[in-house]
Amino acid sequence: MKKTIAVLILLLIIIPVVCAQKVLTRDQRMQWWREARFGMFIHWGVYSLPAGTWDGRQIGGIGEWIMNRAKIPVAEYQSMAKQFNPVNYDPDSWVRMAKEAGMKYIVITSKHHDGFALFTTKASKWNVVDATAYGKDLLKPLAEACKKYGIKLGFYYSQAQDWNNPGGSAARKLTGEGWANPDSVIIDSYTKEHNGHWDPAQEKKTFAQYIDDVAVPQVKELLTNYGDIAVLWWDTPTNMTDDAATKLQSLLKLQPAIITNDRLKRPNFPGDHKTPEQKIPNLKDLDGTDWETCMTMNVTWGYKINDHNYKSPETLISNLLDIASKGGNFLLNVGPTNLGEFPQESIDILAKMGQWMKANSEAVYGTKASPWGLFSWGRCTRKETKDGTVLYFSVFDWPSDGKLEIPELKNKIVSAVLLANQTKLKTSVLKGNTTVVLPPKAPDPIATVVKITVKGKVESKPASETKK
Ligand code: FHN
Repeated sequence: MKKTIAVLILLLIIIPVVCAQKVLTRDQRMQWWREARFGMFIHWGVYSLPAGTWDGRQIGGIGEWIMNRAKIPVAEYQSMAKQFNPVNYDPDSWVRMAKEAGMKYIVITSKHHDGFALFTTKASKWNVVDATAYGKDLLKPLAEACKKYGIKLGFYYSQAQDWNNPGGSAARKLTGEGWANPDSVIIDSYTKEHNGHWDPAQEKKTFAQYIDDVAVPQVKELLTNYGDIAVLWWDTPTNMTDDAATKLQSLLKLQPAIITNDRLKRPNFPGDHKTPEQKIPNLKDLDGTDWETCMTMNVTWGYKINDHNYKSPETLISNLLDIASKGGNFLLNVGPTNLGEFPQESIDILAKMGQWMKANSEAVYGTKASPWGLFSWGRCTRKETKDGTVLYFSVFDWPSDGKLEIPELKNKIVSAVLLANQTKLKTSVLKGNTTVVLPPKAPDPIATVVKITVKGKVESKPASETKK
């Protein structure tokens, strides 16, 4: 009896402690994400097979939307998917490329709007194992590789739009946005009457049934079968209901540390961070909420064979620095091919970004926004330490007279160096204006980081946009 009471008392002590450990505050959950600053988005699915061309025609718009833009019937699209066979898929090398580029997390499309699941699922036969020549789960080995290399893994999941699983919603796109289809008048009037759908097979169930039969069980599978999932990246709340969003949100308890974005259903489900797409917000648009800019390297998200319109590594590095200087994260997309390979242009860009990050990542990871907004010649990030503040000035436009003026800086300077090689720099203060003497030529043609350590906290000035 005494023993039983002792065990009960012990349990009463242990259970609350164990439970308390599981409830993380938002700041605790967001900590790694705020430190990471840089992640890889991957848009991959069977749309990488047509890669922008259907029936010999180039289809307008982004690659992953081909089914909707070209109004491909469900049976035809699913039949095409049988040939999907990414024999060169090597998740180990994908994760290594992300890591070497300086990225700390990966978010992959577990299911995009075409409803195709890249994972084993009991909820629908429309998945890589049951519907393709490849026949193997694509997310399992990726999860293993992420674990091996210490990269956080997140899943993108199209919770509302699903053009193949009956009952899923479909954002209405006019036929002309895909190609000059002679039947566009008939098709467009059909999609108008059918809430964006173009094939009767898409409406064999209600949206509520789709949520219960597909979305809820699949999200449960994703949050149960792949170890720690760092992010659930919802996308496009087209026709979402509060009821459906509540069901999906409640599944997040399966991963107590998970972070979610703001796209589950607006405005009642704000998630943990905002998601500006293809743009970097202006300072005046920021309200203190965490945010992450997602962006393509070229134009499309999902692979399109003819899209070679890539941004330069220089632009992407300056985007990363611009974003970090405003306190945000950068989620940069890669769209692998149907064989499971990253396009060569993306590989080259990642390698270039990695080279820069290798020498300068300290100016990015774990930093906070600039205390002063933007400079005409570059961007600033900062870290607060117990003794003072470290400021990182990334200089894009090297001053022709070799003098970097920082009138805003009023703190006593402890040291000033070039981050990449620790070369000491002279500084002077005249009438309260700080000048840093730089080498005549920019050591790094993309962005050279000047690291200045100062005493105390830096006084913030109201955020200002580029002064030029
Ligand atoms: O429709 C999608 C698009 O295909 C892509 O996935 C982007 C990425 O943020 N999200 C949607 C558009 O906002």
